Amino acid sequence: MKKYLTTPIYYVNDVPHIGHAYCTLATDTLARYWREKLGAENVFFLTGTDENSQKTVEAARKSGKPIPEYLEEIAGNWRTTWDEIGISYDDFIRTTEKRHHETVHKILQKIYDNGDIYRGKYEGHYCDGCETFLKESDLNEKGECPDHLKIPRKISEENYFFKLSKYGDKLLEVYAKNPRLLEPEKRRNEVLSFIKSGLDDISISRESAEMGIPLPWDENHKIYVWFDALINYYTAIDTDEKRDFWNSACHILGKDITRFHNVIWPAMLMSAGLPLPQEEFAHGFFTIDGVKMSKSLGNMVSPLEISREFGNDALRLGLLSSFEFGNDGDFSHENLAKLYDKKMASGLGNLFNRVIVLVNKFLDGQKPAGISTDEIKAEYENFAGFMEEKKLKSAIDYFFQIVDSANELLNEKEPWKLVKTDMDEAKKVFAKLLQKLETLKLMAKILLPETYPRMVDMLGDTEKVGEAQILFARIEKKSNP
Ligand code: ME8
Repeated sequence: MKKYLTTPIYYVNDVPHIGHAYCTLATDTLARYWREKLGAENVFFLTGTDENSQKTVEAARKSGKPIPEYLEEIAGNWRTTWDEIGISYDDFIRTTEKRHHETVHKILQKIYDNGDIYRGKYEGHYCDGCETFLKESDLNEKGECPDHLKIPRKISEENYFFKLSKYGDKLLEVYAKNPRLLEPEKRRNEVLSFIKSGLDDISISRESAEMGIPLPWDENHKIYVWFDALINYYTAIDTDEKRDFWNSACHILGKDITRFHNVIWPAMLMSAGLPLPQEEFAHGFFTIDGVKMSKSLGNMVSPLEISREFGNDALRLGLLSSFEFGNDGDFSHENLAKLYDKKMASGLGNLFNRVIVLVNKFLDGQKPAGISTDEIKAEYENFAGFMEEKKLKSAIDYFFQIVDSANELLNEKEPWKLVKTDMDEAKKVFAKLLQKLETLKLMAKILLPETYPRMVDMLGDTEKVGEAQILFARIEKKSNP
């Protein structure tokens, strides 16, 4: 079995904010889980940047740099941000790469040869923010795009069209057969009712565009940015060694882009005679302290700011445990500080520290008999159940429940006193505690990859524990070193 996980490829007119980091960290956490289960060689995790957009041209212009120089710099910035926050991507794709142009041409030619592309005239409202045509019924009462709050441009152009209308019934059939093609159910229902309301053919080229991949059969037209961007998922595995990853493709995306991923993309693949992804999951959006994030409000938060204050694991756990993956929710700095202080430093950090100090002090570091690998496996299986369902918050909550139960056991049994009265009983308690620590260590490999190596060191080898360490420094010290 294989697993091919993808994030959306992000627009390069923007710097990474925590909305992007949320999706990328969630996908990374899933990739880490699947690597444990299937072996690293059977997992392929892709992220990257979406560059063939009019937004790129405008952003480059604003920066005063030539487009290629601007792109190098911004794509590099996305990449280093992901490196800095510990994203374990296997490949980073840029849609201005040659490999992508080649695959786009191959797929487009197949769609063309299948008779699904024709020339026609288009008149409509184009939103530059969404990079899409909007229907009258999509606009708000002021005639604006509801997401970007701007009146879309009126465009009238001769261009090429994709026969999306032909695929409505076929799409309904594939969703009936494989509901995992879009989860959660709420998102699937939205997409199904959009399909049932009737699909229009879509314009897939621009004669006036400055940026983009030319059509294989008409060099004067550039391919519509979404039509090229979606193909990135296929480009990255379009080699003889990697093509068999395609059958296990799992796209993770935000709920804002399901019409592209769950209507247009499967129709394109059907037209090109390619299998559909195995699954897609659309996560929700979050507000910051109850307020929608937006450039104009100036409340965009950089993942780097949080990571530099609290560390990468707190960033990951804070984002993924604020609300269940798939729902909308809120993220607050105050809750993150509490999570770090109470659950990570006082809960997990203290637990590891106390147990290892005590075992070193009273048992000379020797691990007592009675650590049950069966019980460790059973608890890990419960955790794995949440991960398979992509219930990332539940997986994290389960992890902290084990931390709490271990702390309760330690406080209730007081093994530092028991060692003086009943050494056998004290050893049983330490065995149980070390067993819980081992269980937490296995889960931490996925949930707290930055802290994990120190947990490994503290747990030592089969015979003896290692030295005690501080897993999480106090926030006061971090903010004012
Ligand atoms: O749409 N909460 O790229 P994009 C949660 N290039 N997630 C958020 C968020 C928020 N407040 N804000 C953004 C594009 N996101 C296209 C994709 S794929 C072939 C092309 C996340 O840079 C969320 O995952 O606008 C959303 O889908 C993505 O960023 C959009 O990133």
